[in-house]
Parts: sequence; C-alpha cells; structure tokens
Amino acid sequence: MIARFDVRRRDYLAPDGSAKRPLPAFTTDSKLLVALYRAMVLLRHFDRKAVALQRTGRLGTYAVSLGQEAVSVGIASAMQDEDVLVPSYRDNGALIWRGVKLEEILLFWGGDERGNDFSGPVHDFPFCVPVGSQAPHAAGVAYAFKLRKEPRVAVCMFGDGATSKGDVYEAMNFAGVHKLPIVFVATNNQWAISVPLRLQSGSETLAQKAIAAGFTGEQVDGNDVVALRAAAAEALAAARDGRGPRLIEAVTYRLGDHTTSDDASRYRSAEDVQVHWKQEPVARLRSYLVRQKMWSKRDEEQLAAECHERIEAAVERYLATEPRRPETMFDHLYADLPEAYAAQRRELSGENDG
Ligand SMILES: Cc1ncc(C[n+]2csc(CCOP(=O)(O)OP(=O)(O)O)c2C)c(N)n1
Ligand SMILES: [Mg+2]
Repeated sequence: MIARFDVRRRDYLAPDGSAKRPLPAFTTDSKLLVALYRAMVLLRHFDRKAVALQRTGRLGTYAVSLGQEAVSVGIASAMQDEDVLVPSYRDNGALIWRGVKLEEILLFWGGDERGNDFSGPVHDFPFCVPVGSQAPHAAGVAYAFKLRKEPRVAVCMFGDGATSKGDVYEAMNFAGVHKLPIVFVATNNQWAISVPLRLQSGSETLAQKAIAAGFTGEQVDGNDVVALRAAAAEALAAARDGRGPRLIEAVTYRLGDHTTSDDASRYRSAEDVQVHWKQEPVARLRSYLVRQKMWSKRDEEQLAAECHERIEAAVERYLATEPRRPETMFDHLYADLPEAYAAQRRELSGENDG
C-alpha cells in the first residue's frame, strides 16, 4: 500500500429538522439562520414567478433551483464580498445573496445580456450556460489572486454532469498543482438533463475526483444548509490561508424539470421524485427554526407577502426595460468592427434605407 484516501461526509440537520449532532457555532446566531431561510424561500418564490413568466411568453428558457436552494445560499453565505463567484446557470440563490438584482436575472433569461452585467458585485462572473467552461476561468481568477498575493478566494459552482467535462478536470488539476485559493462546488442533483448520476460517473462519490488533483474532496448533505455553510466556511478559510483548493460535493436532488424546455416526467417516475420531497431543504430548515422557537406561522405569512412584493416590483422593472436595438449585438465584439459586420450593422439599424 503506498497511498490511502478518505472522503468525509458532513451533515447536521435530519429531514425532520432535528439535529443529528452538535451544530457548528454559527447556528447560535438566530439572525443568520433566519436570513438563510429567508433567502431560500425568496428563491423558491422567484423561481415560481420566473416559470409563470416563461409560460406566458415573457421570459426565455429558465432553470429552477427547486430542491437545491440550500446549496447556492449556504455556499454564498460563507463568502466574503471580495471573493469571486463563478456560477453556472442554476446558482441564482448565490447571485441573489451576493446582491445581484432580481430584475437583472430576469433580464438575462429574457435574452438581454445587460442582465449579465450585474450592478453588483461587479467582480463576480456572469451566468455560464456552457457546461463546465467556467471552471478554467475560475482557476485563472484564483491564479491571479495568488500572483497578486490578495487574500481572496474564487468559488466555482457546477453540476454533477459538469464533473465529466475536461474543463473541470483541467481546472482542478491546475488548481492542485499551484495550490490555488479556490473552492469547487459540485451540486450533485442526481441529473444532467435526462442522464442520471449512475450513467454520469463510475465514481463512488464525486468528491473523490479532487483526490487525483491533489486536494481534499468532501461530500456534504446538500439539503442541509447548516452543513453547506460549515463546509464552505472551512474550505474558504483554508484557501484564504494558502492551504490550497477544496472540492465540496453537495448531494441534493433536482425536484423540478431541468429547465422550462424540459419535461422530466418523460424520464423519471413521480414516485422517485416524491421520495426526495421528504428530504427537501426549505422545510428542513423551517422545522429546525420552529423547534428552536425562532420562527412562527406569522413570520412565514409575512415573509410570503414580502417575497411577493419584492418579486412583483422586480418583474415590473424588468418588463418596463426597453429592449435593446438589434444592431447592438455588434457593439462589444471588436474595437474596430470589420467592414462585413459594419455593413450588417448598418442594414439592421436601417441606415441603408433610402
Ligand atoms: C458544453 C455544453 N454541452 C452541453 C450543453 C447542454 N446542457 C445544458 S445543461 C446540461 C446538463 C448539465 O448537468 P449538470 O452539470 O448536472 O447541471 P444541472 O443542470 O443538473 O444543474 C447539458 C448537457 C451545454 N449547455 N454545454
Ligand atoms: Mg445535475
């Protein structure tokens, strides 16, 4: 035997909201726990509205976070403002936590790239729709932090499907070689569109994919926001201290369709999904908060009303945004637009008429 490796699994809250073991110190901060809960509920309301907008022709394809709200919220809540989030297309919870406006998210999924130019935090990366291509970017960000000796961390989020991509392996390899300040988060929601996890990887865990790259991978109950925040805080602290990267595999379940362009009932049974509804993260944290007398029915009603108001106001701003003129698609590609494109631009803007 020349080497032996372990993969740890972390969980605190049981599905019924009881604590399986002593909780991390931050859970004595009831304001923080309530903030995590509020963020997860807001995301769930926001998703519902976004789907309604798509179904009525006012939004393009949209990817809901139903069932996996704890991942993006738990991870983002452990980050510092100056860290850089490098998200996929299903990490709205993290974006909103970090201050991206709801109307910016709607704008992007409404087909307007201005939505990707977040008013804040400006140093975070935009939505990444190509699967896994954000991972090398994130490694580059972390490399820059290391070269500049800045105590900042890149947080790169992707799905279980993305862990099969060369981009993700290459980014992890590079990060391991250079001991970069980066935290990789694989949201294992069991599905990559219609491809189930068992056809995605022969690995017993996705966490162990870090081992070949020379750093620690940890599996976390992805429906337990307490475990996610604790794992992220530890990984971020290690990365900030120069102890290199970590991979967090957040094991959860995609309760919804892949996107609004998908119908998951074509490839999985209602019974399978039903089983996972018993594990879901929002009810789990609510049960814990109610047990601890940190949350009441009245709080819940008030929160629903607040979410409704905030989302409706954002939708109004989104719908009132003037669409961009088609010729603006040429505006940010070249410093000097080649004549072939310049001609198309003129044609689109009607300059050639008459
Ligand atoms: C490079 C690339 N290949 C294929 C696609 C089409 N596609 C979009 S999402 C997806 C599945 C991704 O699954 P996973 O990484 O598990 O993320 P999830 O959607 O479950 O959040 C695929 C194949 C794409 N967007 N980019
Ligand atoms: Mg997936």
